Amino acid sequence: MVVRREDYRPPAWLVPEIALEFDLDPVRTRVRARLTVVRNGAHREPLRLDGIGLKLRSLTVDGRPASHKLDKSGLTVKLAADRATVETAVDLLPSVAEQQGLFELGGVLCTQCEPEHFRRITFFPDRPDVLSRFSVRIEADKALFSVLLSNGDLRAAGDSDDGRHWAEWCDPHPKPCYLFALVAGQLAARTDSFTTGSGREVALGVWTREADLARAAHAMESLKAVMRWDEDAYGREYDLSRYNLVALPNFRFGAMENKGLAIHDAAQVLADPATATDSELDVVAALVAHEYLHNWSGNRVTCRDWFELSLKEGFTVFRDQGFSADRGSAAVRRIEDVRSLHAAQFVEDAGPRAHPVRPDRYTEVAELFTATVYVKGAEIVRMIRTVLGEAAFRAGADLYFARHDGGAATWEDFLGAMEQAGGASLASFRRWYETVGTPTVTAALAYDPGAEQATLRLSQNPVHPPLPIPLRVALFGAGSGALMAERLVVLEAAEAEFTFAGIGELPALSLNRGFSAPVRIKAARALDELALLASRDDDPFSRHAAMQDLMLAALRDPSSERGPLVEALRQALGEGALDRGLLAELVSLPPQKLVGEGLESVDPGQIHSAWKALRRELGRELEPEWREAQAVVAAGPGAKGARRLRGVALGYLLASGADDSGAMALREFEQAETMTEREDALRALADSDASERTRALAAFHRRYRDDPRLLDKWFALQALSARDDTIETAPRLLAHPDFTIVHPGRLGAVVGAFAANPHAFHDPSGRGYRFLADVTLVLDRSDPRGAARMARSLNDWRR
Ligand code: 0A1
Ligand code: ZN
Repeated sequence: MVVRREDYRPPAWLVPEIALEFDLDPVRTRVRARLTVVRNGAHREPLRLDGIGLKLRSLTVDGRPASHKLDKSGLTVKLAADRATVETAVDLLPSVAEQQGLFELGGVLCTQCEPEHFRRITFFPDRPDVLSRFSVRIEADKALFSVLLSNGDLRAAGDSDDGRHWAEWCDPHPKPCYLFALVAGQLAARTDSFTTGSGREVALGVWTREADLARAAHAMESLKAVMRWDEDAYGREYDLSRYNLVALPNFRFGAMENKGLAIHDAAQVLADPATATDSELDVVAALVAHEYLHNWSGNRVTCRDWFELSLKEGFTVFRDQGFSADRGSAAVRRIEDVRSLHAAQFVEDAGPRAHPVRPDRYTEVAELFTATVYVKGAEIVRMIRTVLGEAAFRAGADLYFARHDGGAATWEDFLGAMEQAGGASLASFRRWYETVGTPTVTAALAYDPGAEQATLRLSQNPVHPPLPIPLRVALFGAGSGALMAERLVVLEAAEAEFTFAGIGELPALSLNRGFSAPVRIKAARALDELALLASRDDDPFSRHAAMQDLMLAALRDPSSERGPLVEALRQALGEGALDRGLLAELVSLPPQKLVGEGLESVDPGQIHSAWKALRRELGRELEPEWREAQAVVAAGPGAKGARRLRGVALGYLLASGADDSGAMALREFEQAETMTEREDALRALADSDASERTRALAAFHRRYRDDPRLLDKWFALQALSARDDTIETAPRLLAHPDFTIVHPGRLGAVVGAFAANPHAFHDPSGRGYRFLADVTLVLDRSDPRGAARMARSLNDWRR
């Protein structure tokens, strides 16, 4: 059924209070619910409660049996008074297959209620604009379910007869039912505590299987860090006496922000520095942060309906990006975030599944959890901050939280608070929520030396309607490299001109600094101009963008002049004061996928040859510099960046074919003290023709074959190899004795990785496509959802 945004009506009945009692049993769980319902406004509509898969045992209104109508999707009760107590008792079978409502996962009973699965637990108006105070009593067998968790504060617990025990939880903050959660099972906790800014103690727990406890430390550390960060950056304190995070193997949704009780997929949240790389640890921290940050953006202030999903998701992604930026190198984070925006959102926006950040219709809510809703939503929030400035943005966020606390809001509410705090109209920004597709901004700069004036001409495409596009711009002296002007311009119309006075020298144009707007830029710039910016631009993001453009020019036209690129790289590599992580980004070649981005059609084989040739050439040209970079010491606070640089340099050295490079990589691999360095060395070898390759792969396999995650990585590195024979070798990995379809990540590690390796997947013989199709068809028999996901590798087929 199609749901339309324009059909929104406020709920006819509100439920300010709900008391739930769970009699837990894996084969028959009984749920009793007591709802206080209140008529919302003057109307005579009956009370409608959603419910699916529930066996109704009893129903009373104000203590008396009441007539009601039961159908496939819920029940309807006519109520005479404006307020009533409705009690139901239902039986349900916790499912094992679908992770919806209450289900069993590896012996643990847990819940997933977002978006519309609370109706599989009890009869309730299952929509985000109905907010209730929850109290929850759980009773279960003590031996099977030693730990009983729910949202909020623990009020009481005790033993009952027959080896059963119980716990009572109370959440004082009204919340929509999609944030309800329950976890019961044999779990152990890593505990800690956090003192909030106002001096309250919060008990923290990261719950896992006993055997995994040691790997929960990083999640705990990340949790404490983000709790502090939200106080510092947004003035948001945690509001309960405890926060629990549960890590469950094979939890399908990655993670879920239930109030005070986040649930995470164990594989994505448990990580220790011995077996995880720097970037994997960063991803864990970002995920923990994301779920925690929802406590305010999503939980205290939720969404009016699912069309507003991006209000909580886009804003929360923006907030978790801020946390990650403040924790490491902000420049590197921005470069990475924009890279993944390009890879996921720009592609989605250009394909058959393109949709606005706030869609107007859906057939299934699950369709809405997309890159566009999450990351383009975050970019819109970022533009608003850019336009308003830090202080006004923060005041606007404060106002938004204060005004809508305990309620369900819309993007209009968010913009309204920002407008009021900023004293500026954001009316035109509403279009960003409604428009589909990625705008292209075309820029041309004219210079009048007599008048010492530069004129920047900007136009946008498509223009129906024109979007407000905030672009941070700077002009550098093309000869001197000096910064001559810097300013924020907002392109509001289809085209506009901006003039810069006092420009004493031919200018080089630095545009969309910091990626201030999520657009593609078309600006004809000579290689010299790019090279100047790649060496001198003081905005790290734009400096990186200029270097990437230089590299793209070299990749797209192999006969183009290489001098400016080589010089810009040499200059960066010689800059001692540069953050090593940023340097690593600056000197890295763009991913092959990016080379074809924005082109009507691509030739992955040709891109691959050009890419390999350029890497070899740069490896040779700058060999002494790579050797020096490879030897940088990776210790102390900047170690992460230094490790990254070493890895990139090693890749170039191997690509250069230098005689000793294979041995060097093998030594690095064997003596590495971190997984980051070990994996970088192995990747460089896996990509190369060096004779040490086989030895390193075998050693890695021997050492880590008992760790499924690392074994996945071992498979993936081979399927992702830049070697020309990957089209032959990758499909053969399915015959390896350690390949199993039973382990959930393994198929992705081979076939998913292979499909993400353009030169192999798009082999002109068509064998890559056949391989994917064959595997997808087999998978479809047992896991249609997984098969559908796998088929998405073909999304790009038109090009
Ligand atoms: N809200 C969660 C992720 C999530 C998305 C979809 C779900 O069901 C279809 C469940 C959870 C988050 O943003 O972290
Ligand atoms: Zn989220």
